[in-house]
Amino acid sequence: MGQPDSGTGQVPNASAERLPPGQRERRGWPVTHYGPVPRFRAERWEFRVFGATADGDKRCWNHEEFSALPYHTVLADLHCVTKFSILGAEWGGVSADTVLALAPPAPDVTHVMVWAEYGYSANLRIADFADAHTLFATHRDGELLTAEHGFPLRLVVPHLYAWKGPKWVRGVEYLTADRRGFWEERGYHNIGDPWREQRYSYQEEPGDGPAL
Ligand SMILES: Nc1nc2c(c(=O)[nH]1)N[C@H]1C(S)=C(S)[C@@H](COP(=O)(O)O)O[C@H]1N2
Ligand SMILES: [Mo]
Repeated sequence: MGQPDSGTGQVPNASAERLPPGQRERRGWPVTHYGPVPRFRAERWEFRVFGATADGDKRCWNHEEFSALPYHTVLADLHCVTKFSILGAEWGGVSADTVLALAPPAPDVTHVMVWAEYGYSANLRIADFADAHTLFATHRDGELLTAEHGFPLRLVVPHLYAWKGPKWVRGVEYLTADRRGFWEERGYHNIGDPWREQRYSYQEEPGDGPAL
């Protein structure tokens, strides 16, 4: 593996065990997404939780309200399915746990669909969404996200490939049956665990996802 020379006395392969199979470390922070970068307008922005909520009601936060929710940080690597990984970012924002507590799902919720601007979406098993490290990030390394990186809000799911973390998130839909998101409908794996190299839908095993 081409380990960049840091000159800090680091063990050459220190990050090798942090890299999922088939990934290479990439320095810096490239911008990776499909389609244009949406323009943020605070007065039109809202974050919605809908679908199978416990009481059947939707929840809605405007930007000011969402920004006032408790702030958490999570250390996480970003693994792009195109085989590069960016290691060691500190993400700050609102924990998915906080959203689940404020807008509880019905008991039969099995999955969520996370929705972003322009209809981008990613489906997650409820356990992946409820993972303690799953975060709606507003910041990275203490700085507000830039527009290209998802300002004002992006999801970070550290244990899955990064396409499972929509930038420009606008809401969460609670599902009582799994449904494929944007890339999951277009040839990418329904679960997307980088440690198991679940890159493509043809690798899916029975039970990994709804029929294609
Ligand atoms: N809305 C939206 N979010 C997205 C994507 C996208 O196409 N649209 N691409 C995903 C992919 S494939 C990756 S690798 C990460 C890249 O995040 P970055 O540009 O901040 O590095 O964003 C993810 N979130
Ligand atoms: Mo990606």
